[in-house]
Amino acid sequence: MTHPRSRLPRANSRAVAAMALTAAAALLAGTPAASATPGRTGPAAAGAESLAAPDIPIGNVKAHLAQLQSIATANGGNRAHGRTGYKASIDYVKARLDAAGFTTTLQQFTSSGSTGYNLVADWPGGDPNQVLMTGAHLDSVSAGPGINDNGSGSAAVLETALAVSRAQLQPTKHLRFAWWGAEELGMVGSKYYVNNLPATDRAKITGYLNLDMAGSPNPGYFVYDDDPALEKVFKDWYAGIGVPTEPETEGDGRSDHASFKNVGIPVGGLFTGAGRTKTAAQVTKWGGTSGQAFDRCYHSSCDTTANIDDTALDRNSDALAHAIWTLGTESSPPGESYENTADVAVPDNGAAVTSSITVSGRTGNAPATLKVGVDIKHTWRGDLVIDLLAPDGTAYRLKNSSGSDSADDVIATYTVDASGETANGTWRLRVQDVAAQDTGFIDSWKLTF
Ligand code: DTR
Ligand code: ZN
Ligand code: ZN
Ligand code: CA
Repeated sequence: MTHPRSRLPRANSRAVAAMALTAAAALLAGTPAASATPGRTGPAAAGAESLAAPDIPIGNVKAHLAQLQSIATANGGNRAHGRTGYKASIDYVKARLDAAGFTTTLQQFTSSGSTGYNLVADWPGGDPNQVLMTGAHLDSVSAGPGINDNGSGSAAVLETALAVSRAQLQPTKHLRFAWWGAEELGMVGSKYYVNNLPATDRAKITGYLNLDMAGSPNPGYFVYDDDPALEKVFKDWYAGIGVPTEPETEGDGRSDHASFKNVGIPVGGLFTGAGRTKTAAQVTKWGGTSGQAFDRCYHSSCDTTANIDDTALDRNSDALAHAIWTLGTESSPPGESYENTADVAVPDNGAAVTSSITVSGRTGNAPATLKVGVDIKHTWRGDLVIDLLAPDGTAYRLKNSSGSDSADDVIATYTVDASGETANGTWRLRVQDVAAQDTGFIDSWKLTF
């Protein structure tokens, strides 16, 4: 369950279609219907499929760092908010993304009397209702060029985005990348982005991955432990190369992921340590120097291209690509069904009754073709008004009453455009009998995603 059943080396739509078929066939062949136990609801078991990520060339990541260093050197030694070196950094990243086919947006804000910029880059395609976001702050402090903090995260995210373009990846989720301004002033840019995102767009972000300080010279390997599923995808990658990790604890919420976490978006990320000291136990795990800071040049003028551990930056770049490929190309198991087979009496010419199905473990929104299978036994179906209620209470009319609809029973499958609803939560079938004499009951009902 936890590992993809098969991996394919290249992204292409035929491979994705073939995998979807495989999963559908497995579903048909393998799993007993969840309705075996009356009254129980639950999904048929199936594993998510996803594609294997490419290796991210560390040479390319370091070439971006060299460019950021040159920008700092040419602009008074830093790339800080409100300084010319910051805008030059934005221009550099934006030009690379534009040339690679991304749709880029520059978002301006004001902080401490200066104009700040966020750069957002969308990779065309994927499900617009399921957005996987990845970001890094691009600003430095004014004391230095900010190559580890956070040229490293910025360059790793940039090179991973460029790898998406090289692969011409066709992800299932929509991929969005961001470079934040004014993180060093208190996560100003990412807060501005999140606060200005309409609630409906926020709801579409299934996860946010953050890289801040990805190549500390005396590195630790820290994985954000905020969301179990996002944590796991990074931990699995590190387990695969036999490098132990620790949960990130050097100031929870001290980077841009906090802006997303604060509004309920699942977050994950990687970190190699800042000013805190590496312990002897950590040196046993990872090598390096005990009793010394992970980054002795944290927030100072010596945070230059010399202040990078290449191995750490290489690993974190590859781990990030793994996470984006895994999360971005996984498909929710197709045709997964949830059923409630408990009988519910529908009182004659009386109050509405409901039957519930609780959906969990899915990501993002329900499909535009949500299938609602209804099995109601009744002696005059024209009496019945039937609605599907989404987890937030939104009602979708499935059937109206009718004085002339004289047949028995409602045994039908309705298709509902539920793409505006989160998949997870408690869905209800609401049934009301609005005319006297004939009666019946909900025998079972089913949702198929
Ligand atoms: N906010 C970072 C440094 C930092 C300190 N603790 C953490 C934990 C996780 C990510 C980053 C950090 C800075 O830019 O200074
Ligand atoms: Zn910093
Ligand atoms: Zn930082
Ligand atoms: Ca009736």
